[in-house]
Amino acid sequence: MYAILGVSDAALEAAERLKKLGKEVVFVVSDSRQAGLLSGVGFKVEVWDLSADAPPQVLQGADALLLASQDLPTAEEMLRKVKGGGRVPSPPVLALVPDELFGLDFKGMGADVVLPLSQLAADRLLALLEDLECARRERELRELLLSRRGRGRVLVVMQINPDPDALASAAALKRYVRAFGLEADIACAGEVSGYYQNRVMRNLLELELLDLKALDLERYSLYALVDVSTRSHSALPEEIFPTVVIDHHSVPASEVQGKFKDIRITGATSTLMAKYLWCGGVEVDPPLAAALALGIVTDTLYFTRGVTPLDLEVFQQLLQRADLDLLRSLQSPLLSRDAFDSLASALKRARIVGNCFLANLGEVGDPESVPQIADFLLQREGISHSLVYGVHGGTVRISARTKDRSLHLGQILRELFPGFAGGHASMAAGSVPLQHLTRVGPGNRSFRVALDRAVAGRFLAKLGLGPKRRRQK
Ligand SMILES: [Mn+2]
Repeated sequence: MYAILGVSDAALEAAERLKKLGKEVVFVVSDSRQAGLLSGVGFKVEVWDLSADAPPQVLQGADALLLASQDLPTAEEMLRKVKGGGRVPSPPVLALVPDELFGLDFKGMGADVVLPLSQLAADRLLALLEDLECARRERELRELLLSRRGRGRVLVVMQINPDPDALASAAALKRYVRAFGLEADIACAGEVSGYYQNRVMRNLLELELLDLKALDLERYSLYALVDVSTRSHSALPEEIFPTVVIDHHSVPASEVQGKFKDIRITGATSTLMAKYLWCGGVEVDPPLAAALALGIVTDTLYFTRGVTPLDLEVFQQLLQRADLDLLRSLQSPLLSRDAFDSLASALKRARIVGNCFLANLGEVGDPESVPQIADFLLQREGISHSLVYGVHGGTVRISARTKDRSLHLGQILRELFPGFAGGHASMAAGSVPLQHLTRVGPGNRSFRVALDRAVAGRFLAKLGLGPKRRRQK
């Protein structure tokens, strides 16, 4: 039970909400007329005759007290008597004070927490200002889309190897675009691989993903980059000017081209996209809410990387609408039978160079096993990096992981396999056509060695773990 000493607008609002939440609230006031008004609107009230010494018995049983009296002498008197000079144990007191009273030492008088009304208002103001900023950007994007209605389709382009944040964001943007009467397609340059979640999300959100490299780009009137902000990271051809760019990666603004740019520092693009949908009044159904929530969870590595208050606020709201069974199942990926076979052979053949665990999986039936095994190998004690690769359908799937904070694997793989790889600092992936790596065919006896040299060899050299050059005599 909470007891509220005195009355104020904020205290009344808080009491209403507490009642709705099923929490017991008792007002304790010194003015019998006020008491009558409060009980008239359904609140429990006790009248405290301040000329009597002891506070009402009901206060002893309270979990916490809110000192809300706007009358200074009354507030002081109540606080002094409740605290009783520290002689008796009393419930903790939160003093909600108007600013002109803040000069007074409520802490010194025994309040456990002192909250000036101005501070309460400022916290809310900051959140509202951010909301208004989101609303302004949303209106700008909506106007841009409406002005292009009837002129052709929108192409939503993701990073080369899209992750759950990219997929959820692209699905959200497609939904948003459609709400305003335009049709959109989603494309990426690499194949979507790497995550069991990705496959489930594709099915769930009915995402048809097109191959950017095989598309007739002339068909589109507007190009939107989402969860990626540059042509090089998305493999969008140089001659195409992106119209819309929505991303959270910290690429210098000068490197980002686009008519409408929204590059903000948040943990995930899913956070920004959820805001666009809400501000635009576009419905977020339970699967999409689950997908966006997963985007935030995975991109922030369970809220441990780059998470902002906006991510948390949006995540909380998404949880209220999300299909939670789905979200749970997306967070505990299943390993396919192929993945288990690959894992068994990986463990047998894996080698350790320095603190790097390497595994060439050879031909893999399930390309998603590559990142899963890379995650698994990184768990070994004493290991700082893992690199796993395997061939699937003429493409070499590569996944790298590191615990070393001084490395940026996304950049490293991008440099080693330009146009075919990318990712975050601690996890990165690539899908490289076999012929870019070696001319030795998979049937050849020296294929394994050739592939090891082209992938592991380059990676180790980059990390400074390559074979030492023989000293010249
Ligand atoms: Mn992202």
